[in-house]
Amino acid sequence: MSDETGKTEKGGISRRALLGTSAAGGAALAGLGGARLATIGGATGAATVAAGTTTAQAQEAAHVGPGDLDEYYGFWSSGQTGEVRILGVPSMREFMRIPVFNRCSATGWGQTNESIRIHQENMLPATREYLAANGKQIHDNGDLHHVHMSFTEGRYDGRFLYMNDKANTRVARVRCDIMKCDKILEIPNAKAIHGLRPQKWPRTNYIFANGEDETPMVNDGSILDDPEQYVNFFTAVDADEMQVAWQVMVTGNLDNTDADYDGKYAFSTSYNSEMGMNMFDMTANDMDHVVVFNIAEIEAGIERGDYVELNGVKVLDGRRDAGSQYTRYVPIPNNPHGCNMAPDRIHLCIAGKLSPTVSVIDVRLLDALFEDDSIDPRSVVVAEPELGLGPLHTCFDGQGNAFTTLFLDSQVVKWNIARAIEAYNGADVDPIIAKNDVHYQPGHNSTTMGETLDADGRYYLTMNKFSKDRFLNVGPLKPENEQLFSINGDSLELLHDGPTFAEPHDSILVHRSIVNPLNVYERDDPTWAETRAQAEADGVDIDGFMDTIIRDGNRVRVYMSSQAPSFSLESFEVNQGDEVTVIITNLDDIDDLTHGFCMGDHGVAMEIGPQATSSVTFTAAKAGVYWYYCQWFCHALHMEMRGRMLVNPTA
Ligand code: RUQ
Ligand code: CUA
Ligand code: CA
Repeated sequence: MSDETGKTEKGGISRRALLGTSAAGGAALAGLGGARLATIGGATGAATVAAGTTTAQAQEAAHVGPGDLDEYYGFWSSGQTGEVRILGVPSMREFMRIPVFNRCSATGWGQTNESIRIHQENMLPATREYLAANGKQIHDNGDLHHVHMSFTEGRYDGRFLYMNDKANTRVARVRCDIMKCDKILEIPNAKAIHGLRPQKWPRTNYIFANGEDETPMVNDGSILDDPEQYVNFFTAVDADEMQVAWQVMVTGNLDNTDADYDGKYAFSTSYNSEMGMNMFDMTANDMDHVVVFNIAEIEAGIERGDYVELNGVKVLDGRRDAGSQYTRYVPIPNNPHGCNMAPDRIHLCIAGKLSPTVSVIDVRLLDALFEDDSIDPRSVVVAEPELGLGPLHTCFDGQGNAFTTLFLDSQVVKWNIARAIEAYNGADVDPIIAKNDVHYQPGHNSTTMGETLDADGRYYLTMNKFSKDRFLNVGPLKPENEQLFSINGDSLELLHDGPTFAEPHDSILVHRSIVNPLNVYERDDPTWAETRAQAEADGVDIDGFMDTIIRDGNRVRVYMSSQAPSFSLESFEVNQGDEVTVIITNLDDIDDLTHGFCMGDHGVAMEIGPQATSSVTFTAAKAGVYWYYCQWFCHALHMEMRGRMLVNPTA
């Protein structure tokens, strides 16, 4: 663990000891009386709460004092805000926002040349044309529902985060060493990437991404009301290259997805098996389905050329009636939504949404389904407990229990998978362990390390879509509400209840030992490789002090460096109409010394992290003197960290 504060390992407890031993830990602490447990991030991090603890005891155990560090990183999606957020758990303090699909005024994301390159690198030509027609270079909105970390053998490996954009059909990646987005990939053919998951085993070679919206196969504007011609696609993205690896055409639409712990299968829920084009038609059938994708068969199909090429992508036919070995369709009631693989490596839980049930699939039974066509696909369902109204998502404690959100009931239900299977087989047992009210209408939920083999059953988070009257009224638009619970004992003990801005869909809770970002950039970071190439062509060394101005026709490149509290150039001159690129290297190389560059009255601002290079381009359209200034507070003389651009009027 690289934790410069030294707080992390004070108790000398290894990651192994922290993970997977909460039952034993709970028993030990119960023996100590269960009270006055150590604070997390302080002495031990082993703030295990014994069964029978009161809410007050659970809250005290989970308290993270001022200056203490959380035990878990939480990575939050933000829905229509288009960013990723980093929170600490259990404190629920928000640390950082990582702009991905949105424009960010603070960091210049979506405006710096470096970030525009990332946006444009894998943009489809038609999108480029569309944007140009609208006077834009990039999309500046996104709808980021799902964020997940890369895996190695079923465990988080701390390399990357991956996320979807439903609004503009994209998949993006965040580097965990710098916590910045480094790739954005627009997916051809499919529309509205919704469910997204990394492959868990043997490692994240693929990102699985679901197209939610069906469109005509040839989408040229000539077809509206002919559902027969509508198709949908399941996409596998090469997670290292961030390029589409292949697509499978499916029947029905796709909603959420997950992958198994054996590297054999991926799964997607479909609420529109009807291929309906309106609400009535989309909810017509009692049963929709889960599509099971056979990874090895798909790879073999590609190998023998059993695909068509569509917009440069190899597309296999996995539609229900295609008779291929690529897919199987398992009937599931009724407009199912959440798709969650349990850390027992066996059970896949599909939430029924309009059905009060969660369907449990035993993934060991899937091989037979692919080998023998005569087997009833429903035979892989080994339990279907009735849990309550509006089940949306399920997460796990690693001890055989599941937590499912009930949107309509505004509850979370804790239930036992083994008992659900017994009940399905006719035994007179109730799988439901507890139901807790949450406030209100929960969607996603997550547990600490719960989507990995390291599921540790410490904390449970529920992400509620409505806060209603729970907070001071801030006008017609209300925040959402999130509630964190301790789940060590039989009951859920509420630890935190607080608002969040639009609209965290999903989150993952990752033990801090797995995440080790840098404090200062490395100078050879690929983010500014193209900027470096331009500087080299201009004979400028961007690793050192710079005060060079290059004129190239009406293009002007202004190279400067920053060192608290000044820019190397206190002024520069350009001509009205020049296209000006300002390139800045921040020579400060100590923690937390970020500078900014904001050009007054030009709509231009960016962040330059310690040892980073950033650049921004704009047109100097207005004659006059304009002050530029550092927009990230960096020094006692931060206000004085400024300079002037003179724009000479055109004669
Ligand atoms: S989905 S609230 Cu966009 Cu993850 Cu279920
Ligand atoms: Cu440099 Cu503020
Ligand atoms: Ca349906």
